[in-house]
Amino acid sequence: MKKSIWLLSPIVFIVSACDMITFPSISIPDSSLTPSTSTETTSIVGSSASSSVTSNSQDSSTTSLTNNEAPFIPTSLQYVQDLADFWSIPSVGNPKVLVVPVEFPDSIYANPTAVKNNINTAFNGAGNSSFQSLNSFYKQSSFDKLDLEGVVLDPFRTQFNSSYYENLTSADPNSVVINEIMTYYNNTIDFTEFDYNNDGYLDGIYMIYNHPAGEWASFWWAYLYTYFGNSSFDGVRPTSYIWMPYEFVYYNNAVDSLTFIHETGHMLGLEDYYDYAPSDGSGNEHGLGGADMMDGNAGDHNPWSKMILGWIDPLVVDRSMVTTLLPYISSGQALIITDQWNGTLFDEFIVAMYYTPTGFYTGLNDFFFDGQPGMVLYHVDARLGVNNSQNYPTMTINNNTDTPNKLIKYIEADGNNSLYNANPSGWMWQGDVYRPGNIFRGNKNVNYSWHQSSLGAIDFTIEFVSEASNYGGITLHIDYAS
Ligand SMILES: [Ca+2]
Ligand SMILES: [Ca+2]
Ligand SMILES: [Ca+2]
Ligand SMILES: [Ca+2]
Repeated sequence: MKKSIWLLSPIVFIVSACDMITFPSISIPDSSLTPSTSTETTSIVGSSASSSVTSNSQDSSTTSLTNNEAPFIPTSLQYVQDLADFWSIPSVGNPKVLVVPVEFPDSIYANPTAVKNNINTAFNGAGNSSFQSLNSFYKQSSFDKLDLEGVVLDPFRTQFNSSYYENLTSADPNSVVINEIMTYYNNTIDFTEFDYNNDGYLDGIYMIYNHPAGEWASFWWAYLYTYFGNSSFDGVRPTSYIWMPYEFVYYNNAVDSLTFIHETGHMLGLEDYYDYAPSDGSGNEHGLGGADMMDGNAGDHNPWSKMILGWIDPLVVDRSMVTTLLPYISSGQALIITDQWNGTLFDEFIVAMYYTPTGFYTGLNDFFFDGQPGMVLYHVDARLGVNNSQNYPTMTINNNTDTPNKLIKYIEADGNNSLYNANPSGWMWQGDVYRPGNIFRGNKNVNYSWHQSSLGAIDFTIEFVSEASNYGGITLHIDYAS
C-alpha cells in the first residue's frame, strides 16, 4: 500500500528542477511578529481584536465597514494522509526516522565523527537566522505539531565494495543496502520505535553515502524512492527511503538541509509543485515560480499544503464579510474563499494569505515578489480523481506538470501571467501581490473564472481594504453581492 504513485514513475531526484537556480538560505521568523490563533481572523473591523489593524492606505472610508459575519473553521476534514497512499511519516506528533551514513570497504569515511556531527546538525540542529535543520524547520512550519527527530547512527560499512551495488542487477541495490543495515542493527534497535503510527511500515530511512555523485539519474545520485525488498524487521517493513551523497549534505564547509526538508515534504504526502515537463506547452512551465518549499526548496510550505497536513485551520469564507489576516508566516492564517463549500480541502477554491518578507521568507525576495508584502491569492483545484499523467500521476485530477488546469497556482495581481509568459519568466514579481485598493475581480483580474464551468462565474470580489504598519495585519472585504 505504501508505494508512491509518483515514486513508481520517474524517480524523484533531489534538486532535479532546482539546480539551475541558487537558493539563498532560509532564516527564522521575525520574533517581533507574535503568532496568534486563527480565530482572531473572525474579528471584524471596529471590534477590539482588530483595532490594532490600522489603515495606512489612502482609503479611510473603509473604516466604516462592519458586519456580523466571520470565517468559519470546518470540522471533520480529511487530510492528505487520510486519502493518499504514498506518505510514510505521520504529519503530527514526534516520529523518529533512521539516518544512516553509509560507507563502503573501498570508500570509508575519513572522519566519521565529523560526518556524524554534520549529518546530525542537518537533521536536529538548532535553527538560526541563516540555517534551519529538518527538525527546526518542521517544528516551526507546523506550529509545533510535528517534532521530527533524525536518529543518526554511526557510519555503516556495507558488505561489498561500491561497484558491487552499482552493478547489481539481480536485485534492487538500494533495498539490498537497507536489508544489510536493518539486519545488522536488528539485535540492538527496536524498529517499532521508528513506526510512530504503528502501521507496520518504517516511517523513513535516510542513507547518506560516501561516494562521489555521478550522473543525474544514475545509481550515484540522490533520490527518494521506495523499498523493493520482502523483509520485515521487528514486524516493521521499510518503505520510503532517501539515498543521497554526503557531498550534497556538506559542501563549501556548510551543512545543507534544504533537500532533506523538501524530500521529507513528499514523505509527509505533498506533491512537487514545479513542472516535470517544462516544454510540453501545457501552460504551466514554472509551477509556483520556485516560490514554495515544494517547488524551488524556498521559503515555507504554502497555506493549502499546511491545511492538508492538518497544521493550520482553514478559515472558510462563503458569504460577504470584512475580515483580517495576520502575516501568514508567523500566524498560519489563511482564508479559503469559495462559491460553494463542500466540506473538503480537495476541491476548487481560492486561498488568500498575507505575505510578508519575514521569517522563512527573509532574504528570498528574488523568489517572493521582490519582497513586496501584501495579499497573495492562490487558485487551488485539488478535486480528487484519476490522473494517469505520464509525467506526474496524482490522486487529484490536476497536477502542476501537464494538466491544462493546475493543482495550485498564483493568481497574479497584475493579471499579465508573467509567471508563465514574461521574459525572464518563471518568477514572482512585485506586481503579482495585491496592494491596498486592489480588488480581485473589481479592478484586478476582472474576468477571472473557475475551472469548473458548472460553478458559473466567480460570485465574489475580494477588496484589499487596508494594511497596518509594521506588518500588523491586513483588512479584506469579501463581497458576494457584486
Ligand atoms: Ca530489532
Ligand atoms: Ca509507520
Ligand atoms: Ca508542463
Ligand atoms: Ca505578473
